[in-house]
Amino acid sequence: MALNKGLLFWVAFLSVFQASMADQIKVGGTGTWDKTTNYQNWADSTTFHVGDSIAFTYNSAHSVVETDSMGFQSCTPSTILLQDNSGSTVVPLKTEGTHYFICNTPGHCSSGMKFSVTVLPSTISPTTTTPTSTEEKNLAATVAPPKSLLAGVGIMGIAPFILFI
Ligand SMILES: [Cu+2]
Repeated sequence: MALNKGLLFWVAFLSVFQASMADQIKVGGTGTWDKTTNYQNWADSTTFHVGDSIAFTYNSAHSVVETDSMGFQSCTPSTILLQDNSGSTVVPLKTEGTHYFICNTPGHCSSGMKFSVTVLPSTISPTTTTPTSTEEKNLAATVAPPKSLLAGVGIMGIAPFILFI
């Protein structure tokens, strides 16, 4: 029993941990990749982080291509960073910045099966940078005492003159 409880705890802990780290985001909100959705509207209202992935579900009329800015704008992907036509594609977002996706079936990209996403830094990074700022604060605290010591010495130095006057 104790073992089971421990295992349950870890499963719960890991699932919460994973959920906060990486999301699998369904394209267009539903996961369906076709010609009926305005994907750019969806992408503009969705937040993407490094570690997230985008899931596409589609029939054999479509494909998923990740291309560059030029391929995206012209709907002619001379640069193909990723290509799949399996019907179920999960694209991991590994780097920050803009990523471009189109359907490579002739005419589909120009009729709206295209979107670009802005991928933000991983959600984990803010917590990893926190210790650095505390370290800086600690450093400032250790630097401060000598200053007040100097001030003290300064007053002590002046004191004999005051006595003279
Ligand atoms: Cu298509």
